[in-house]
Amino acid sequence: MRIDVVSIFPEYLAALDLSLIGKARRDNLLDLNVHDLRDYTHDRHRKVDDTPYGGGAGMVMKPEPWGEVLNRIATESPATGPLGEKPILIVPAPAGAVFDQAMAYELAEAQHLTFACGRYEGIDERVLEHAAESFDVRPVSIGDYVLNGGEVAVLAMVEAIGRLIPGVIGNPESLVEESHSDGLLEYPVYTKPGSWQGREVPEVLLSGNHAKIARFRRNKQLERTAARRPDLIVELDASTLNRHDRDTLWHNGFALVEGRIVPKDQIAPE
Ligand code: JA5
Repeated sequence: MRIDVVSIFPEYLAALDLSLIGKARRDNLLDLNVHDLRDYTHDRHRKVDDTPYGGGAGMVMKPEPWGEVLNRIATESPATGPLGEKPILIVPAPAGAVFDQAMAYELAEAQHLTFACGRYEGIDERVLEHAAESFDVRPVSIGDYVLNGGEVAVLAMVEAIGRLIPGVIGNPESLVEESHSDGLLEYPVYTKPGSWQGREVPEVLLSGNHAKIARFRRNKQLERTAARRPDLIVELDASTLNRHDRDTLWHNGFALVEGRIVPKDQIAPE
């Protein structure tokens, strides 16, 4: 996969030299190119921002350097195929569609991804309109909070997408286990020593009884998800739950009503 990132802080992306993603680059599984937007200015001050039309606080990113860098990346894109399909341009923005694991899987299938990191109050809107002539433009949010720019969001997305590229993770069974998680949070994990600071590893995990261990872990997943992410519990497909699952959910505040899982306190009397 080829990835291009455009930023006025290219050093932010240095973390992508490390760990799994750095190894994927060295192994030629990932061709990652970071561009400094200021290299596409033509004035002595390498100016990338200006005051907003209509007034208001802060500065807006000027369109001209963005037009030049995106035209160049689009021209070089390996993804402009014979069927006219466009390469993808991801623009981190709080107003975007929310990035999740399903989107990571979808984007991991692409030949070429470009990320445009905004700063200040954002990028002149005409850049996105112009870019849509050569890219499939996707404004994407990584969650409902404010950042000062797109760089940190790009680090999160490149890690989530990059680890799904075939060959990047040494043992692909770790990916299988995640996708098996069935919409529940992960169970807690433990390692040596068996006793630490007066705290013991749950005895069942030392028992060698694999059926009991599986049930213990499944219960922990259900309990944690019920407590921390009740929104995920009500989205579960009830037909995938066995008698033990339903009993655990009952003891954690949820009931099965006409094939739907609902919080007990939302069941109307009669
Ligand atoms: C801010 C100029 O999903 C959280 C996000 C916050 C934020 C993003 S994504 N991009 C920007 C930005 O500010 O470009």
